[in-house]
Amino acid sequence: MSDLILHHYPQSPVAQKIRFALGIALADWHSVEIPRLPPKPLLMPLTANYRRVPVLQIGADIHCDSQNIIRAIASAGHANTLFPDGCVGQAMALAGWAETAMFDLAVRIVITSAIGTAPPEFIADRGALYFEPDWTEAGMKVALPAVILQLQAHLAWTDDMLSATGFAIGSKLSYADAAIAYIAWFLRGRWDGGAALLAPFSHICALEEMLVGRGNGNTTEMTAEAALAHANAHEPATPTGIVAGFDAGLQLGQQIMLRQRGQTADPDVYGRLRYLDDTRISIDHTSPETGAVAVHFPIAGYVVSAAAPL
Ligand SMILES: N[C@@H](CCC(=O)N[C@@H](CS)C(=O)NCC(=O)O)C(=O)O
Repeated sequence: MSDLILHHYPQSPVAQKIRFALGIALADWHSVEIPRLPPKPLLMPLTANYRRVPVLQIGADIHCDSQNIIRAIASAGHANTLFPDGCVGQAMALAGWAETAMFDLAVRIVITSAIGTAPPEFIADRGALYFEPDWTEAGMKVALPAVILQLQAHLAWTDDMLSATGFAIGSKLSYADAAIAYIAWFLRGRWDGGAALLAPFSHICALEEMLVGRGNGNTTEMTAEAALAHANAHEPATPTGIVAGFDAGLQLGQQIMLRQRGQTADPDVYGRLRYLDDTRISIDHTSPETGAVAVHFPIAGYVVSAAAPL
């Protein structure tokens, strides 16, 4: 069987970024569909309490956050298609910029516009993840036109970037293209003003259309129970050690806490430090459902601190 197991749900835009990437890589992968709202009892034993989507499982190695997931997919034999000509640094920098500059604004637009139509518990859950702690529905609505103006500015830069070759980097498809196209996919699919806002940006629209047409690779459905059993039947296969230039005084085996940057309602993640390099941090975690797993996070976008043993 393919080694790649993606935990996700169809509506998730960040998961769509990874699905586009799996399409670019023409990869074989297993699809586990999980709920859009907590509780997520068949996901969180794998992730040491990380609740977001997507999550990539390879045996008993669990990769959280798209930043980390894409590198794991590349390492699983897809580096040449995702990062042609060794463009990993450029692609990751562009993807990071697209997430903070554009995706955050797109989420505000989509969620604010869904107030009154989406279930109130969905709005409350996502507001607590993405908005300021004192956000109000009325305040979000007043701010909406200015948010759309800001996104339009970033879309204009992005469209100009694509205008020379149709691709974000050089003249080849890469992960950077997935990291742009998913924002258009999200705006168009989930906001009734999306198509009109995107229409003047023909290069973005063409890229989105190309990636939608290319598909998501070769998918086989898997149950969440089978994925947990698969983790239980494996041992983590990734290395241990500290190989970061600056290590923040952290020690292998020490209890640490990982938290999303900013004030969000995400549950904190605890575990014993297994691995640290300049861009990735990994913890050891066990649960009755999974046995021993290694859970991997990116460093950029997360606050790492020493924690008292649980
Ligand atoms: N930085 C994360 C962001 C992931 C994210 O915000 N995912 C959304 C779905 S698109 C999410 O998990 N929402 C809450 C949920 O599904 O419970 C990544 O790149 O993977």
